[in-house]
Amino acid sequence: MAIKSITLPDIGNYDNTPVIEVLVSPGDRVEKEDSLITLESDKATMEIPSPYTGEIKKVLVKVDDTLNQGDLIAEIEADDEAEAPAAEEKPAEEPASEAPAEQTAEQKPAEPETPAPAAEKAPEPAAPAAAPVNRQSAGAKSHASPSVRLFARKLGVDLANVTGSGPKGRIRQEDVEGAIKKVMEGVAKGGAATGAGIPPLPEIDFSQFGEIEERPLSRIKKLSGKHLSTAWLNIPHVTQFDETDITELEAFRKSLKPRAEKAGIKMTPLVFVLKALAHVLREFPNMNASLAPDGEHLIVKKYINLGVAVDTPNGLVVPVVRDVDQKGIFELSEELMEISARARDGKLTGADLSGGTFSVSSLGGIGGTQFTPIVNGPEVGILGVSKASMQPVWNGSEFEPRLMLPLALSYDHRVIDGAEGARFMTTLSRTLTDLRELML
Ligand code: CAO
Repeated sequence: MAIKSITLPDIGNYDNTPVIEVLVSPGDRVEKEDSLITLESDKATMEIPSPYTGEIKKVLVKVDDTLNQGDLIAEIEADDEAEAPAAEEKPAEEPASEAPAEQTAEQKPAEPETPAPAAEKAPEPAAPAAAPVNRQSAGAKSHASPSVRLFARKLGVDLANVTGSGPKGRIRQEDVEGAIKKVMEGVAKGGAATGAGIPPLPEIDFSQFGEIEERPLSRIKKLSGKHLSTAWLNIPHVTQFDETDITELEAFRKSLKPRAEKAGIKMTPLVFVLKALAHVLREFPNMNASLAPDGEHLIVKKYINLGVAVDTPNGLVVPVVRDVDQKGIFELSEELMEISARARDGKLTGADLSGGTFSVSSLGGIGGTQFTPIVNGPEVGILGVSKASMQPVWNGSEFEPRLMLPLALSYDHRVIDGAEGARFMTTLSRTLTDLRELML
């Protein structure tokens, strides 16, 4: 048995390459080809294997040291006097990536003393060969050993979505396993499979900063939270804003108020919005549709059932007002009152909550100028209504006080183009400004 020095072999065109991981300690037994340290240049991650089987006696490098060919890494008491393998026997590299800068030990003269490292090239998007490789790509930023990359690849895990727990965020096998476990747990709980792999928010012990209290979320909040996350993660949202002149609408509403009060009905601007929406949805059937799960076609619904977001003490629920296009303002007002009262009393049934084709979320009774509602998937669109206010509006010769209603339309951009969204909004706005449009 003899003490042998292990030095850095020829690793290609790299100088002063930083050590990002030391994988052995004095006293460790290693087999020939076991990794000793990991280097990371700006182009590749490399594990440097032991050329001998034996016991590590001294480790002569530490994390953040920078190494060049020939630098001492460790001393090992080798089991036998066998020659170290020649450089040609270096372990296989990751599939070649294209950039010329990715020169490897193969292109260098063989080093007789030590084996060449497993140069692991970070997977990269196709880039023009002559251009500098984009090191900011997600793949290139993931630090992991070849064996962990292989493990992840076998299981179809994109390392860009895995948070590493090793030094400098290096991804270990346990991290990949943990990421898979999280996905499986999420799917098992009925979570959004598509959102899987998104790096989790950090878990923080807030009590270290001051007093805290844990409050359980209501059942409704837990359910709606899951549904909102699913919609948010699955649907590429666009939100368009507009301000609609409802001065005449408001005058009409006020003129109807005494009749409504006599009938015990509360008539708010929202029912006019529902009625106008139903009218405009007939003209824009794509907005009254759902994208089929295969993403290949649209399911257009011939009925118009509007979900209305209702704020309840236990959280947000969205009961459905059916066949809005076939109902008058009084009937709609009565139904909205009745269904929102039942929502607040926790008396909605499954049927009340299903069958919607488009949703409306109104914060007009509370305040605020605009907000971006989340599409109630698998519906395609949702209208957010904020509080109307008097604004000076230029009529061509002077400013006039007009009651302006802020509207926000969020939609699934896979189904609705911006131009269609803008046309929808403009038509809705025109209808609300002049309710005679409803008769056309
Ligand atoms: N602009 C100005 N005033 C408005 C208005 C608007 N856009 N919308 C309603 N108002 C007025 C109403 O006229 C009413 O005033 P009066 O009592 O003087 O007539 C007052 O505000 C309260 O209205 P309301 O909120 O009780 O009734 P509504 O029909 O507008 O809304 C409902 C019903 C169930 C949608 C509502 O009560 C509610 O729960 N809103 C919250 C929905 C929510 O949380 N959405 C956010 C979801 S996150 O995307």
